Amino acid sequence: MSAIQTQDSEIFEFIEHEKKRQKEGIELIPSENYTSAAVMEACGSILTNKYSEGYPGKRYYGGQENIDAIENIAIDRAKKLFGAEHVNVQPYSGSPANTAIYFALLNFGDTVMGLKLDHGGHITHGLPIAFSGKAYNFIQYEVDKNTGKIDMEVVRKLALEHKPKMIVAGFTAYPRDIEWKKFKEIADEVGAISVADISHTAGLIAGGVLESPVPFFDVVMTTTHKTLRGPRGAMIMCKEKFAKAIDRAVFPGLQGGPHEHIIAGKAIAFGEALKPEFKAYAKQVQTNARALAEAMKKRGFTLVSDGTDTHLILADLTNKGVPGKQAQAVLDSVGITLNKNTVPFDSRTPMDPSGIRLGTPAVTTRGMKEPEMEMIADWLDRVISNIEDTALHAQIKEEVKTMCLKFPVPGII
Ligand code: DSN
Repeated sequence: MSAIQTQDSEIFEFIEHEKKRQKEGIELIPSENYTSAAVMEACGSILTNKYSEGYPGKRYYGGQENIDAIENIAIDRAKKLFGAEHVNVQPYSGSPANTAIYFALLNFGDTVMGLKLDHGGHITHGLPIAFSGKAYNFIQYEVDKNTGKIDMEVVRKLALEHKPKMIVAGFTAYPRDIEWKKFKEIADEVGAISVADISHTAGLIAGGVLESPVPFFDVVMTTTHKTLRGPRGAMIMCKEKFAKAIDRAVFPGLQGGPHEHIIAGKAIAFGEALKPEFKAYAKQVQTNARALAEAMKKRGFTLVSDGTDTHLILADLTNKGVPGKQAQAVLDSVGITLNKNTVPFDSRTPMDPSGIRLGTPAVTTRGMKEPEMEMIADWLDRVISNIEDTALHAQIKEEVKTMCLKFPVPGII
């Protein structure tokens, strides 16, 4: 960072503060993680200087011999990691990737099914005020009020009633594994294209902890920076018969020059995920999430669906008498970062919801295990049960920092 320090002390200072925040605090936002130093080096490399519209072997500008080689490595490693027939590694992030899938395979106004936002879906899964909800006729399915889980019979009935052209399965705030095979059966029954958004669980799928939809779904999208632990970005995997349409929709349909420095970071992250250590990491992410969920339940937290199968926990704080927004702010002040979140059938608003969403990808990357999950649950409980006690918060902040400094963050010296 010496060049930034010399040239731009203003930005340097904020990066240093952020480094300290990341080192001394507990990161529980389930969509965040720590990339390796190697991934960060690629993202900060001279590859950012290059324009490469097109695809390997078919670019519009010259000087592509190294870029083509890097992008091909990223594609090959992604294929090996997930067993995909075709991979496009160019999407800038999850929302552009999902939009590209719709643009490739639907006409505006077509009927699509997706999980409702406040039931765990994403804005690109048909939120009425988002592009997805405006451009397409999204029919939104919900979780069951009693179990907090997706009821596949309800999904089937909706599909039979609305005959969607596409069914999107996947989530950003749903703690349970998805019944991919049942989704695919329903899609086949109504003649819909099956799309899986595995952004949250891609690392757990690559690590063999959760079942993969890649072998049988038509299209599978993932971001690369969550449990997969790569740089911020996304990729689309699909059956060969959709390859041309997907590639055309990404470029030139929606994007211009791909970010090849990020694609190099993706290639490195996929290489890391192909190593045996990554399997152990993925397993521990899930073990930690289960341990944290149990430890929270023991302390009176109400969990949506009563637990987790993944890396993600959604807690309804109604019985604790503390809204999610306040919990997020006070926990932030003690060095514990998570996010406020709506819970299914929430009576409050998205900006001031009833719940919090948390997860274990980042803490597991630091090497934390079950004993630390118990400590984290204890801090969550003590802060939330004593939300006005600033003296206690100051004490917990020190305890959090002491524990965190025992677990170095990869990539941060
Ligand atoms: N913002 C991401 C998440 O936190 O899940 C999804 O886009």
